[in-house]
Amino acid sequence: MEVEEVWRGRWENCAHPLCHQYMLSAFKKKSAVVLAADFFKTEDLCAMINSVGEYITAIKTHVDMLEDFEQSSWIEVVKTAKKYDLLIFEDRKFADIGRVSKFQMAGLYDIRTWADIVTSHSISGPDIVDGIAASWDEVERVGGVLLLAQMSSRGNLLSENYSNNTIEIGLSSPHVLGFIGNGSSPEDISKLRSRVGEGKLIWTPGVNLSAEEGDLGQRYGHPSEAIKSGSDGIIIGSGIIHSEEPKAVAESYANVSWNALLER
Ligand code: 6AU
Repeated sequence: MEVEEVWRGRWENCAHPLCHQYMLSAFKKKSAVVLAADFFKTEDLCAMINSVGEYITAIKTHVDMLEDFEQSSWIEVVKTAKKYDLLIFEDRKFADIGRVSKFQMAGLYDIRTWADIVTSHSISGPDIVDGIAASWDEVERVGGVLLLAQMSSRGNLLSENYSNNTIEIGLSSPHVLGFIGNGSSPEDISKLRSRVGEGKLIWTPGVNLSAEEGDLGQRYGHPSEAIKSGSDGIIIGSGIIHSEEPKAVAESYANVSWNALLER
């Protein structure tokens, strides 16, 4: 089977180069798993990448969650991720005006120098995307933005109207490689996919093989359902990192995601 066959319309229609990098990597690894590496210590983060790296395609970080962040040790995280050919995705959820978001890509964490992908809200309007992109331009790197079109958390305020406006912003920007959708609801994902079309990726958090309620309002759906409804990447945190056997569990998530990709 060829990579085009797995991704069908998406392969031809997604213009952003990182979309293709992701699709190719998922094809090679037989995995559409994005690891949400929510750790407090850099060492634990590196250890988890080493444990599950062969079964995932990207690593999602919350760099400001680390208690021991230092540029020198962060380089190790980046090197470890590259060893497994992972895209690095900083889930910063930018939300400010374009100019400030541009500066927030630099600063202490200097996200622009190591992140391939970042998340952004669209609440402040379309210029936030240009601000983020300008920051990557300054360091001559290619990056892509995932806009939050939906969220997985209970009671979130992203109405259908807001979501549709977000899709409009995303579809008209070459810097947006896709959208975050609500992985806990196949119905929400289907709706999002039908509005987004084939030209952008959809990645979904709120996914777990045991679809019980998460902590503090997190909701979960099944990974297979999420992909069959139109998700291209399942973002898994607790399901893997809090399990007794992360490596074996990551392999199961990879298998479930790959089989669902082939079945859709
Ligand atoms: O699998 P979990 O519940 O342990 O982790 C889910 C991860 C967390 C959240 O920051 C993130 O997914 N997330 C996101 C994003 C953008 O990835 C959006 C959202 O609506 N819900 C959500 O949980 O690292």
